[in-house]
Amino acid sequence: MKPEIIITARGHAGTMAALQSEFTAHLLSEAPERNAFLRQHAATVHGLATFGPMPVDGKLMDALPKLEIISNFGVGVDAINLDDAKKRGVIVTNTPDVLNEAVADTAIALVLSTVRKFPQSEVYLRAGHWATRGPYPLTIDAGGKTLGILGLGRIGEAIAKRALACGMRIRYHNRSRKDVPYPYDPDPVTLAKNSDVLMVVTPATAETNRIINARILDALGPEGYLVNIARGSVVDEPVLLRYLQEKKIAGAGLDVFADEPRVPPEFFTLDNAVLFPHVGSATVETRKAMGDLQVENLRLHFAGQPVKTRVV
Ligand code: 8YV
Repeated sequence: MKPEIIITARGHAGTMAALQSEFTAHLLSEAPERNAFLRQHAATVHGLATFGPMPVDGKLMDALPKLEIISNFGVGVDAINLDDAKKRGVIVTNTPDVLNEAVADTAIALVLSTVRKFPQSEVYLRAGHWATRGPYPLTIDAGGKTLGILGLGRIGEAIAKRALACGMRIRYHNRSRKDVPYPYDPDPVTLAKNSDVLMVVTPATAETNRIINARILDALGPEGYLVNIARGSVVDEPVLLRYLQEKKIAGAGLDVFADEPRVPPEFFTLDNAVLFPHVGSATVETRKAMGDLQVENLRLHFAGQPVKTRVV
């Protein structure tokens, strides 16, 4: 008998296929009636595979009293209520490390795109302006500037490596100082003050909710750039929009938004923002590795072995 799981929402195709062949899998997002669906599977479902932002909270866990494990596709587990899982003795796993390089590539692409305005210069060319108006206006160098990393974990370190290769200087702030060769700032405001580009890589938690606020953006100042590859919730989005509109910061590079996939249309008219549709880890190789790890955690658990990447 294959273990029975619920998949919260349709995710990465290869991973869906693996989940559906290894387990008896039921798809929650396509159930015609959620409560009836949960009641129908309550007695037999022991695992949950989750993709994307659908909330996994105490109410859902209570509806599945046999639940033992929630296996997330992604390193960020902010959609899962970890306290509720802990209280119920439910294991939560994620997919760290396998996505570090892809996400760091996206982060450095956003730094260079934002500071050098590469996407805007391409729009200029495609609009035919090069021939009629002349060369695209000069931008500034990334090299020689300071990249402040808020949240220097494994992804942050992969970003630092790339930024160093571009001739940038690195500083960082974490809750605690790390054994790294970069200067440490004691709080996010000081980091913003000391940075030309502030890179947000911090996990989304109650403490980091809207941590990027007017105080931080004031500290970054009119010459400073913000890059966010973490989660939209760590930024006060309406404040950021206003600061970009009023040129109170120089620009922003954003891979994540507060209410994805909806992005406030006011962002589309900004010429000082580079916007990516949450493509941080979105490569064939990385998504496969994430899916393999998500499936492996479930497989290990149901084989009575410790999972590979446990969060709680
Ligand atoms: C994915 C991510 O976009 O790992 C994360 O936390 O944000 C991304 O890698 C997401 O997990 C897709 O569901």
